[in-house]
Amino acid sequence: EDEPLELHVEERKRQHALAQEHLKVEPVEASVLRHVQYTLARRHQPLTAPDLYLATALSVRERLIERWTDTQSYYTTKDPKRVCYLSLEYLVGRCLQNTIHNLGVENEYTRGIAALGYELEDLAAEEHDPALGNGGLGRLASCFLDSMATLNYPAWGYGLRYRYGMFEQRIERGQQREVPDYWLQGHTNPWEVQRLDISYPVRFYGHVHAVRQGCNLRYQWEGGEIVKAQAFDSPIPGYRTRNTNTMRLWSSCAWDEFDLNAFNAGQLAAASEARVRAESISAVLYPNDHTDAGKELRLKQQFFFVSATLQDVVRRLKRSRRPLAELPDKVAIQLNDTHPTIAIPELMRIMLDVEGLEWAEAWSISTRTFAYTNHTILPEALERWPVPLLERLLPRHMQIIYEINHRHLQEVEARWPHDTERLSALSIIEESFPKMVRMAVLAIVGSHSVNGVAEIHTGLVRTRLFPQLADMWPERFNNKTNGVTPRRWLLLANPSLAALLTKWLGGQGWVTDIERLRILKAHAANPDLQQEWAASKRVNKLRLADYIQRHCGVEVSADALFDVHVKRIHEYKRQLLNILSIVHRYNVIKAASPEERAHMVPHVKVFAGKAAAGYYLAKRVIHLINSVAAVVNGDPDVGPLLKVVFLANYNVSLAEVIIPASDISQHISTAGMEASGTSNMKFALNGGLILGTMDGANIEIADAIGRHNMFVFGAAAEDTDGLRREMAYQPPPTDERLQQVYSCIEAGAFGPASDFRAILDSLQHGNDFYLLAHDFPSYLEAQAEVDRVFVNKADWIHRSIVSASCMGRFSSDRTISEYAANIWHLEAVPCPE
Ligand code: T68
Repeated sequence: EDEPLELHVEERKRQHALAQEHLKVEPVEASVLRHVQYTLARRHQPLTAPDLYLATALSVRERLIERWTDTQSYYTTKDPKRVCYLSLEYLVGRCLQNTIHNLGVENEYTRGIAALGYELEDLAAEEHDPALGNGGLGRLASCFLDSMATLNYPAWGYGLRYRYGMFEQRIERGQQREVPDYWLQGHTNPWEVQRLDISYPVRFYGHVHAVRQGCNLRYQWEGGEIVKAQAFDSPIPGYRTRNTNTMRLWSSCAWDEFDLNAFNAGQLAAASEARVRAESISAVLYPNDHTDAGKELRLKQQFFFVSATLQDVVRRLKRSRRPLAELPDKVAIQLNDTHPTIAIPELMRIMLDVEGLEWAEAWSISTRTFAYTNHTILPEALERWPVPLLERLLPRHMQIIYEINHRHLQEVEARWPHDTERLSALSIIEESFPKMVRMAVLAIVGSHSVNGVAEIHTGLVRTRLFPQLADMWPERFNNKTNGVTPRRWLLLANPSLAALLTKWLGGQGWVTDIERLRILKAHAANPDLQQEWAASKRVNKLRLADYIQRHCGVEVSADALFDVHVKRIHEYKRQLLNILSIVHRYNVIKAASPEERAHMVPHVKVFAGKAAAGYYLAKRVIHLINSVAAVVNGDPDVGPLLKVVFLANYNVSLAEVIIPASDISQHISTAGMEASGTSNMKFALNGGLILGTMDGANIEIADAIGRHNMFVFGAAAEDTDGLRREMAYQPPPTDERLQQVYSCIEAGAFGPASDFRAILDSLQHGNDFYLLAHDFPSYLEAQAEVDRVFVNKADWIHRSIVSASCMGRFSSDRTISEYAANIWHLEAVPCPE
């Protein structure tokens, strides 16, 4: 990247040709063995899977790096507009197979590894799945990076290199235990390069010093402590294109490695104290989705990340000898949720205090550069930072925020004079005790674009969350419905369906254009296609059945209906509703006659997902699921009619096993609460049918595949407020079947009732905020419909084919094209072969 512009084109070509020659003459086996011998310093025999994985990764990496450096110097020469995607989270998933597929070398590597006596797939499983994110938001960021590279957009993903990622979840005595995820331990990470030449100082605390300059006051932020941000780069290869972008993650370390003075003075502990404090900044990911951690360290992480990133962006602009005024023409910065919003005052600080720009110009540059994506309307998830904390940690930024707010409120006052209610609603500062900075308001005021992640969600952002801001700047608000990458979520995760598609669609073009799947819709009734489709689903169900056997010791039949509910555990996602309905199903089976049982559809209920460590109710739900599973699975009376499993440690690689194997997946959030959901898209794309509420992207999926191809139930978003009011005024009687379920739990059918007291209380004495009791009857009805359709195999497969074939809109390629065209104003820059 730092290659001088002048590097002779001919010289680059020569290097390129040399490298090509080198790769051509060296077959995969030789290259892998070379790494075993010379990089890992191991003997060839016996070859172990971990060694061979690493050597294979290093071998693939060589091919990758060449494309990467080429792309970066091509971008430097062309100097196009770039996008920087700022995200505190990435859920990358394993890299080996993804890279091999994107580079188009799968045949070579499959054969080469086979010649060494291994299967590529088994080696791939040796890779630790990096979990630098919580859930949907982090995985979306990684899908986006894949699409940006595939579509040849000059893009950078910026983030933090946490030493400890998302905790590893173990299930012990039915309950979640969190184990630290020290993902870097015990091996080198072949997918990153430490850039020792790229690091920046980041300041915290200190004070603001005003200096008179002519008739102006200039401010200087001084003192405090300085931490070093060190860059680690990972290549992001596009699919079958030379373009290879960069994900740059920052790691924190001490600015001065060691305080020699303190050491010499005999203060051994003090000498390394600063180092420990500095390193703690990028030490752990906050394992809290949706709730603001509210911790000083979390704010430190955010600023550390943002400051290093902006220094990097400004340095690149200056290197291309451009003035800051051109920033919006050269860089688009997308804020993934409010987590990086402190970037807005930080860019202002750089322009005002370091570059000496005037406020008006700086503000214009800043707002034209930033855009913000909202991912939730849950009030408890909206970030607010205490003013006193900001004043202490980032004193200059707090001043700048006050100034932004002052000018913003003047504008409000000018448009709506004497409207105090509006003023307080629109203020960046909440007049509470202590005062709080509303980061979402700051993000909206400081950006030229605010987007939601599904149609309904964007509507709610406009009307419920920020009506006054939408009133003020209606043109700023827009929708970008999420998408998922078909590379990881179809090509890689579902090889049997991928092969079918390639065969029936006459080539692999679908991998970058899943609109092509639509052709299959017309053939959905074709018996040959149906037969192959069912066979593919069966392969995937057998793979999951095997996983379940190995990890839970539960035997399940691939003939049963696989009903999957996997995502973070949250009240609004209503795993509780599901497990209560399972208890009901259990009751029905127990009461049924042999003839009735003979007509029942056997179900395998699959759960997976992590609960935030401090989320008490979510953890009780995990306990209830496991307790019900233990009773049901051990009941000889039930046999294969019902099996319940909770798969521990849900992550990207487990999702790759589960998603292709589902017959039904559940996306049953209380309407209005799930911003979009993205696993719903992955399941449908893999031919799974959806049981869901009219929420998030489910609504758009229903539009695309036909509502009759989905199993829909529950209250509509626009009715939820009214329903809650009504129920508070006059609590409705509880459904008899649900009452019976409560009674079973009360009676200790699944262990001491005291274990589930909090759940029962929330259900029976709460106000049914999540509309669980309200939606229960229609949920059971939808499930009965699922069973009726499932017994008609041809009808089921028909629906499955139609669903998958109509999912064209939900590729992240489509989403990214929309961001590029409408928000970033970015053009593709394909790197020549
Ligand atoms: C998810 N949000 C939305 N948040 O819940 C989901 N939050 O509907 C949507 O599909 C997805 O974003 C992508 O748009 C999250 O995953 C978090 O993980 C999170 C993390 C930290 C703080 C707050």
